[in-house]
Amino acid sequence: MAVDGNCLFCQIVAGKLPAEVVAENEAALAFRDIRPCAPTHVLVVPKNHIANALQIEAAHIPELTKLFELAQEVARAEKVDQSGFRLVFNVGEDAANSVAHLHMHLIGGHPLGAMA
Ligand code: DGP
Repeated sequence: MAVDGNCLFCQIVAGKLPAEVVAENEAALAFRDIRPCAPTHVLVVPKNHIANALQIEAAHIPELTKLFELAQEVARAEKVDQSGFRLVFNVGEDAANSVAHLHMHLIGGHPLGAMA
């Protein structure tokens, strides 16, 4: 498993920095975003360090499947699976991507509106 010692989310995965963890499996960790934009705002990250979606390759498919399985579990636990939710991966400056460790934002709990 790749680990970047300077990466904030690698340190959260390693338990070296605190986070409000809501779920975990062998390949992914889910924790609440420190600046929530909705009643439910959970970050789902691979434990393996992948910088962003541009770096994803075929070998990552098993861990990405685990990432989505964890997101499904979180959506059900947060009771947004029926009402709906949004999954977002930000990449690069125009998307205001601030942490260079792949992360899925799971956002819901109130109407989010159409993406303009
Ligand atoms: P992005 O803009 O897609 O790179 O999202 C990064 C998110 O990470 C942002 O919504 C805020 C969140 N975040 C930044 N630092 C921390 C932290 O130390 N703990 C937690 N739980 N979330 C953080």
